[in-house]
Amino acid sequence: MNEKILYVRLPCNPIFPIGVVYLSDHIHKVFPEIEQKIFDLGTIPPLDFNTALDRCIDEFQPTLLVFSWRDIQIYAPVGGRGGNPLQNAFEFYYAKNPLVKLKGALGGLKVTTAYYGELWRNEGLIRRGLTRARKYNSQARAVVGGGAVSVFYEQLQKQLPKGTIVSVGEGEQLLEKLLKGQDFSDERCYIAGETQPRARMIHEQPTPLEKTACNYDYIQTIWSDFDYYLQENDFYIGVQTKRGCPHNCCYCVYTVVEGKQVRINHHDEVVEEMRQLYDRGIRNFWFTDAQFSPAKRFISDAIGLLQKILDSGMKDIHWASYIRADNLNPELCDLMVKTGMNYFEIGITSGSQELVRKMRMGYNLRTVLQNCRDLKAAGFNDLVSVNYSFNVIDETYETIRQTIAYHRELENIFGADKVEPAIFFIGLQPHTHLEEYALDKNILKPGYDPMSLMPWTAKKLLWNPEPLGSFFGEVCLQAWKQNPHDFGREVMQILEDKLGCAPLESALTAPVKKQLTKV
Ligand code: B12
Ligand code: SF4
Repeated sequence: MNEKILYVRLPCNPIFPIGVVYLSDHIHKVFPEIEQKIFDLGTIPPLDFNTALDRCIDEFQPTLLVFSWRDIQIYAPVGGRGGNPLQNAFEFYYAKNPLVKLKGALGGLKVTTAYYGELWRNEGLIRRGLTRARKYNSQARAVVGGGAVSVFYEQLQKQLPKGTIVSVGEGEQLLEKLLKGQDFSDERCYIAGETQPRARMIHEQPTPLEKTACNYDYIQTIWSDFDYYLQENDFYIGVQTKRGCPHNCCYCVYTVVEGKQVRINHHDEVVEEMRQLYDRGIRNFWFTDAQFSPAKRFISDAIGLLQKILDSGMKDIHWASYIRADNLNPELCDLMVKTGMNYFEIGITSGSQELVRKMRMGYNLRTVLQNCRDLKAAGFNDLVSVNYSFNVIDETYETIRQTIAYHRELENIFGADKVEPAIFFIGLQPHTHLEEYALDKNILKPGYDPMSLMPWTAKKLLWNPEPLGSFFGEVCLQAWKQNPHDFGREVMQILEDKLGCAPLESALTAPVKKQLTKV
């Protein structure tokens, strides 16, 4: 059969669909004769999803449908999907005033309806697309992958049409084997209704792949809406410079989705890819790596890449990324500033070294501060988002005071207006150490559904256990009431007013005996 591949990026906020772009680029390099098309539902208004998909399938008549599903989980301290999910949940769980509780319940209902609505809608789009494609080619197949599927692949098996191939992590090799007619059962995948996902499949290492620069001349020919992302200046277009993260942070699943082995893309290829986007007018890039500088041994690599970017003459660009700020040095800081880094996120989670150790994060908070000073000295004067997730494990009033001390020191370094505390509560994810811990401590029961948004499950998955859970609940509610537009800073201020601030030195030291806590 002459294959025709349609890549459908399922509805999503308009984040550049780098996953399907890379997949189609790879397949084109291996099978230049195969006809492909990208269809991004992120650029289509919701009321038109069904008709637009039908139209696309009628015109293209694909034999293989590659569905890419980016996100499912919605807990975030920001608005979206019918409201602010964190606020609604907290109002419902923690408000003392019955009216606020009711408001939370109604808001939560709205968010829950939107959440299940989106799940069913996406499953419906997969079913619809496959049925429609089979009108033209009875053998047409569907493969489903992407970030959301990688996290929830086990839960999705009953929801997808029988015969759908469900993929975990990067999909290049799986698609290649599928198209070559080879056995692909050794890839991280299973077939819905036919095979079962292997136990701990997500922990298997991905098959290594040498990535070359994406060929955007080609991509433009198979994606009619590509220009959508070129028109607005505020899109940060994804460019991947490496895959994998060697760390073990207790709540994080990236390290298993991408694997622990860090695989670095050749610098010339990264620069060549950026150059193609640059020539099309793109000036903002997001390095989509799990971490741009994942460990000390990759500092020289990051320096090499940034030096090449600088030498390329693309001087008016900006870039952003997740940065492990413990893995920087003055030379790297200097290059970060010179190449236009204008935003980064540090996920230290807590400003208490003791808790950072207990969460197995491998950060040295003193080093982070020193590196931040180097970054400032190098001329960095833009926004830093510091992600704090309170109450993950063994939080006490004293560790909260330490986090405040740490945050105030970051403000001293960068300026209070430049450091944005992003207050998250961890959305518990399957295959993490935190999940094991919750099962161990009987907080969750084996067989629980990590995708459930029913209030009794959601309360456990939105990680904020007692005895401090209600305290944080009340602090957050007060912050939303007092200053909803600067929620993170308000939370920090309320905590400081209530509990005070520890000496910085105590935040930076962790007594050795407490490092042995089992997570
Ligand atoms: C970088 C990143 C961001 C950046 C994106 C910047 C940008 N401009 O691109 C930022 C910080 C903005 C971001 C935000 C969010 N993110 Co994010 N993000 C990531 C991260 C680290 C990498 C994603 C990426 O681009 N990778 C590189 C590309 C090439 O990979 P990819 O798209 O996954 O595609 C590959 C594979 O998935 C696979 N594949 C993809 N589709 C298909 C289809 C088939 C059939 C097959 C076989 C394979 C396949 O092959 C592709 C190529 O190798 C992932 C975690 C991770 N390590 O994967 C989370 C991740 C995608 N994010 C996630 C979430 C939830 C969010 C938010 C919704 C968080 C929130 N609650 O606000 C927001 C969304 C904001 C919005 N506006 O909607 C989740 C999604 C899963 C879930 N839990 O529901 C992830 C997986 C993290 C996690 N474990 O929870 N994110
Ligand atoms: S460093 Fe970041 S990406 Fe790596 S395991 Fe920790 S939280 Fe996850």
